[in-house]
Amino acid sequence: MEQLLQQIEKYKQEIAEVKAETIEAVESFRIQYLGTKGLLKTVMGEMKNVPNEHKRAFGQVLNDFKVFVENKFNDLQQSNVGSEASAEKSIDWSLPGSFAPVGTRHPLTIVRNQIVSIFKTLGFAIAEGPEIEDDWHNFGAMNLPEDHPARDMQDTFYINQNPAWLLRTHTSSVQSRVLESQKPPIRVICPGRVYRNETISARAHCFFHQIEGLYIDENVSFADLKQTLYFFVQEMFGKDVKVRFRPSYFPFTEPSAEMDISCLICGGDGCNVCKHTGWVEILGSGMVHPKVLENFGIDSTKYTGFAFGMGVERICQLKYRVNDLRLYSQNDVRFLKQFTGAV
Ligand code: 2NM
Repeated sequence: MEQLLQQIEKYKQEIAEVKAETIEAVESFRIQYLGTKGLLKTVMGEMKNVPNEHKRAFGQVLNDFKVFVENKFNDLQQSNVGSEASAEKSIDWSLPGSFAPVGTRHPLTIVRNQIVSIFKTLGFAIAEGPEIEDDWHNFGAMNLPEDHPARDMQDTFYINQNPAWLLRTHTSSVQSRVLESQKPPIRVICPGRVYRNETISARAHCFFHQIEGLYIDENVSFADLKQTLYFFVQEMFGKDVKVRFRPSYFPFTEPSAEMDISCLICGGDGCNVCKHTGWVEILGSGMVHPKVLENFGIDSTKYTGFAFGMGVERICQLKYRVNDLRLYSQNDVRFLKQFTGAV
């Protein structure tokens, strides 16, 4: 009996010193002392060994002990209110944070934005239009004759034959819509996706991205065309780049010219990219054909204009040395994440 009382005193001292700083520790205290197989139950079990004349007094001791353990448990619980509070205690504020991965712009978006902002500084407005077009906006209005090869099933994705609905093959279709709804002076650029029926390879794809420009006013000359595009190239590729114009042919412009720039890869000395010529083609251009103007009721004796078109993939290839067109649409993160930091 005396021994038992001493033992209970020892338990009390031991319990008084218990510290629990997490909810998990509080729970283990509960299991160890108040659980169904806990210490309190074991001590209570001693009652049956106590002689009858001491049962009353011992019952009192046991009850005090029970209250003692329960109070201790309540104290521990109080000092660990809410899991956040206990979590907060275990946070080490000096550790580096965890970083959420940040997405990057697609390289074609980056280059498109750069091109658009250069022409914006020259006062060009941006126009957009539908990717599904009718024959007139895509071909007819642009002076493409009925038998032009571009109209062939082999080159164009037709959605419907008669009347013809198709996936636009150039963003000139947007310029058709600008020309039928606006009067000169007109100064727009049309960025957008276009479609052509090509077998997919490193150098060809069934869709790509174009930016076409159109400037119509009185007295617009070929000199204006050259100077505008020269300014664009310098802004895009730097002051050292050289340009040259070569005569060319497009149904919607007369005269027409293609523009080359000195090869950025070898500086004009000759390499694989420029096929050892020192020059790479970057765009097509020309003075808007009088027939195109007349198609929209614009007096071609009063107004003249220039137009141009370029492929965003091509510019991007020269700027970032992307050597396979398929990379643009495969969504390989190893490719895409290389463009971090660009806007
Ligand atoms: C090009 C090349 C040359 C062009 C012409 C027109 C319009 F609307 F004035 F007729 N828009 N775009 C054009 C001219 C496009 O792409 C290589």
